[in-house]
Amino acid sequence: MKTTAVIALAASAQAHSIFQKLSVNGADQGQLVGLRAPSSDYPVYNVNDAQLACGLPGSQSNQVINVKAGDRIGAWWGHVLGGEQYPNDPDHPIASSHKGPISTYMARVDNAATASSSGLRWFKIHEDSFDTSTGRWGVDNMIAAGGWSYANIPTCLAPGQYLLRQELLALHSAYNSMGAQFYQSCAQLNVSGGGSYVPSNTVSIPGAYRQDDPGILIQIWVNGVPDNGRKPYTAPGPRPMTCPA
Ligand SMILES: *[C@@H]1O[C@H](CO)[C@@H](O)[C@H](O)[C@H]1NC(C)=O
Ligand SMILES: [Cu+2]
Repeated sequence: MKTTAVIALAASAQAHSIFQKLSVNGADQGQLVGLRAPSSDYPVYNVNDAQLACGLPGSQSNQVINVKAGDRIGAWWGHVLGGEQYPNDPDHPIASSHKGPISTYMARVDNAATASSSGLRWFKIHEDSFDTSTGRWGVDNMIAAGGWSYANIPTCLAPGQYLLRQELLALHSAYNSMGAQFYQSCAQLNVSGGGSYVPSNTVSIPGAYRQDDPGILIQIWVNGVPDNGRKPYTAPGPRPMTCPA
């Protein structure tokens, strides 16, 4: 019994994920193309860690992906680089225990291929957080979509180069301080079309979150179910931007 418990714990501790591929209006851009992605599937736990911006150390593409304002961007998550760790890996794209919101941010840069990921001014463009009526989290929707989670480039956004950051926040152990798990990579985008809108309501990453934010230090297990007791949940950080009317 004891051995089984230890093995189960070790397995669940490894059941993480990596955002490793991009699609534009459904067109797959290729593994790690236009991305800065961790090579390890481990999360960031400390909200003040510089790696909260674009994830743990890994690869950085020299390509920038051309997109248009309004395009539907897909982020693909896999248990390890390449997807499954072994055939029929039940923890691909991520262990289903990893309930939580998925948030997508962007930040304007001069050169998306080379810009530092520190010191940027980020704005949120989308969140797939929690549905109190169904008890489903953004992570549940991502798993149901075969690892894909989507966000649209705002139609009004000024053209230029941007980093797009998608963050998966796993809350299954978030009842302990430093128990919440942050997974993220950044995509390197060149946005054309659109309008002239330059978001002014921006945040720093790290900097936007506190370790004890109610969306980060939280017990989502109620009566043995990870559904926050069906109470409303607010993902950390700002609300997504909206285009001016
Ligand atoms: C960005 O897109 C614009 C408009 O299509 C294009 O003129 C420019 O060359 C692109 N820049 C890069 C770095 O791809
Ligand atoms: Cu994990």
